Amino acid sequence: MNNKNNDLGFSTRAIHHGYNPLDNNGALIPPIYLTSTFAFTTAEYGAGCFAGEERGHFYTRISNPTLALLESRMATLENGEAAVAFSSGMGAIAATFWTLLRPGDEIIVNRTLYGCTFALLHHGIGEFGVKVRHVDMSNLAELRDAIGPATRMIYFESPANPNMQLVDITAVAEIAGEHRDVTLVVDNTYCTPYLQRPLDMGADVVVHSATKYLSGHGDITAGIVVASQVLADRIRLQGLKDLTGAVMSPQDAFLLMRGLKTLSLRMERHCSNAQVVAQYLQDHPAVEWVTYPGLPSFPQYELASRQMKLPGGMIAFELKGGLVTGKRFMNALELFSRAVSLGDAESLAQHPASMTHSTYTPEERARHGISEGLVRLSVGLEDIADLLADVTQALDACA
Ligand code: 7XF
Repeated sequence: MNNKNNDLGFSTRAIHHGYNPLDNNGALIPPIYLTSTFAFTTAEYGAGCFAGEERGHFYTRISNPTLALLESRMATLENGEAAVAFSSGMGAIAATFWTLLRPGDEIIVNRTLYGCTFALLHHGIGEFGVKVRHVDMSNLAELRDAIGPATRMIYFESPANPNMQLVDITAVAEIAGEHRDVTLVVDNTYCTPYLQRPLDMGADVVVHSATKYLSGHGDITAGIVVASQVLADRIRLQGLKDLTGAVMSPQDAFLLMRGLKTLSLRMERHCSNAQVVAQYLQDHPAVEWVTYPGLPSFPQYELASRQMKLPGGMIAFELKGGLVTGKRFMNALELFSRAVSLGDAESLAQHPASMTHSTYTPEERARHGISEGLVRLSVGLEDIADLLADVTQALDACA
């Protein structure tokens, strides 16, 4: 199938886009180009590649046919022009920041962010002269007031890791659109393009930790950037090639493409399982609060219903006994693994304050909406009866 098939359905494109077996000796599955370098037909052609006059492959840190196929699939799934593959989500985020921000610029980010993104801002680009400003993006007036002449980027996750707070992407894109020099970047890791496509809502760049749902099997670390061709080229030629070198391996691109084929099926199951677990937790007397975008009690339920195709596979909750009981609950789990990361077939439970968000100080966590007793669940693909039985016995064990 050629690349001009954006009218095909999401799952069809996730399986077929950009590849025709008949171009490859009939091989149904695309080959892995396991090569770091590419031979030039002539010295002049090689020089043309380095000058940017030829678009051929010449070194895998810049491009590779296996990576190019993955990138074209991610671009079509996110409805963007082009994508760039990275060796991790942090590689993708760092390359985007380093490419688009300079000393003296200002970046406005949401109140709550994944721990290492927070660390990259405050210990990374923040120490290289970029001013980082947090605003609560559920308050659009606060965002509007925060934008100044030096603002060059607005960045957020929706839902935010780990507290599930949403940002109205269309509304923020409208505000960003009033400022010509502001690039709107959305981390779409929690949703994947199956649930939410920020570029369709006005964002300029989407970043992903493809370590999570996109690959879906917990066997690689990977990152993706999707943007216009112009922005993607800049992020590839500066952020990837020169500033981070965080290139994805062709073998990991193969595994990621294998994962993408079942993305829609897996997301449906993650979401239906999570909905049942969230409802169960909400009804349980030991639970203090639950945030899950599929519960009518979710503070942004209306926005979730409008913005996300389904409510996702992630749940945040706190037990009435707070941190102490939360740890007892985690230690009692038998089917859920105690592990960071998310989006795997296996259900996972982790404690952000001491794990994924330990990059924040306790005072910062309080300021940024991450309570010390919050437990985060990544609901996997197992049978729902078994998941409920595990949650039930773990809650009983810590009563
Ligand atoms: O570099 P990675 O592939 O691990 O991706 C970084 C990243 C970027 N954005 C979001 C929303 C993420 O959640 C992540 C990684 N988060 C994992 C987690 O929250 O469990 C990392 C485990 S420490």
